[in-house]
Amino acid sequence: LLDYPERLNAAEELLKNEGTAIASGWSYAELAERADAVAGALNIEPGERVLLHSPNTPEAIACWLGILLAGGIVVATMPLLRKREIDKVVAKANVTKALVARDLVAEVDVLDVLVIEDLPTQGWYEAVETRADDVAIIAFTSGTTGVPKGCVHFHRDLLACCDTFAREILRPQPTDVFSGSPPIAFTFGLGASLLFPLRFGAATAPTSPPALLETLHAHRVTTLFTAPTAYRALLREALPDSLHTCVSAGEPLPAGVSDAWFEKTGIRIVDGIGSTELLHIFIASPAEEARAGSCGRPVPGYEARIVGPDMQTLPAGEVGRLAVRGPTGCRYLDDERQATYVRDGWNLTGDAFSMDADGYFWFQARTDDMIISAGYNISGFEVEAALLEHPSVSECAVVGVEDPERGHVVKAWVVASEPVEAKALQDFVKARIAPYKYPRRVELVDALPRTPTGKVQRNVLRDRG
Ligand code: 3SK
Repeated sequence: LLDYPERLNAAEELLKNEGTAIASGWSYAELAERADAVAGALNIEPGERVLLHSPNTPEAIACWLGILLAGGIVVATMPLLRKREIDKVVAKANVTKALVARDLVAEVDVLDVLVIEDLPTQGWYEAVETRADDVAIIAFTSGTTGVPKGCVHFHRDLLACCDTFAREILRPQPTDVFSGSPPIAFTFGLGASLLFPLRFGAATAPTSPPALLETLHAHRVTTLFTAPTAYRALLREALPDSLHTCVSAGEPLPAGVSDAWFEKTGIRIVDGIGSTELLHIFIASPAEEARAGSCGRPVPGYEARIVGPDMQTLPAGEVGRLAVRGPTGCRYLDDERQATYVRDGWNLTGDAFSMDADGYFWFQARTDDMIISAGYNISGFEVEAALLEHPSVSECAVVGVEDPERGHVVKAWVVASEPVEAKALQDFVKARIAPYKYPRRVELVDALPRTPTGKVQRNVLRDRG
């Protein structure tokens, strides 16, 4: 099944179906015509890297497909990112052109910017003959040091995540309508709102977090993708009876939320673990085999094991690092971290897990300093860097602390050189980096705890909470 032909353009494959592609009204033929029009308007050479900066909209989906049809490489950025964050991605990925939603144009500093709303909507384009192993997307994940890591994925990878996780665990039908809150710039959202529905001839209802509930009702969504925080919030709302499949990822799904959702809807949430490095979900169980609190067993096509420091496999019940291999895998863009992340063909995730005797995997903790808050991956170092630009901040340390609503929240400990309000510091950070990264808690202290060699003891701060 995963044996794709040597000549493969993933966008061409995804546009082969018939019927409704975009729930608000476009057929597959109309979507293909829009994508062709974008490809024609782009005027790029095969292999050029094109920035796509837009919220989830039908037009953004046509752009994503159009870039691939033209033989380009999609470099999508989260719509909430600000100029300085986008600049880093543009430089690292060597972006030459950008397709940007009109409202976000001010954040993008690329020589050749095309405004998505001004693109032609009709046209015909002969797809560029890409190969299965040609690069299709570079997906960025924020590193613990705040330096973004680009993860390179081929045309065949885009189909492989459909033909493993989606096909085996979700088993989509052409009558399904997919939707979800994650942006298509996050590979969790790319699968949810673009790859999976189009691969299986279903429809997609692209949306953004504030409009999620309205979209679920308006388009009688059947297949929902979002993070545990949103599931918790949706428990208070009336939901459409069209829903039959719900997927959670991005942070561990608490057993209590899984059970409450089941009680309310009769649907057991598919709790998956995936990564930008491996493109999508590699451990998850079908709803009927799911166990609340566990993210399930390896998706058919993937293998997973728990390893110790020397890559030795640990026995059931022991906590170690999660190692995964399968048809999609990590290829960092010019990054020395490749050698530490991939060893002997195994992708070493940043998560500590245990596996029980039945082969179910149970999340324990992050092994690095990333903060996962309400499904967002936030680099504490990046928040520190923004805070340190404030004239009153002389030292600071940022870690994730537990929070009943968001899993974790960003907390900043700040040593100030003069009196300053927490609110002023929060606003300062929001104006510099994506607002979801701001420290929801701020504590002013006289000094930070340090090791004898002068390193900030973040573990001490984490324990203080
Ligand atoms: O965070 C996850 O579990 C995830 C899932 C799918 C795709 C990407 C990611 C990071």
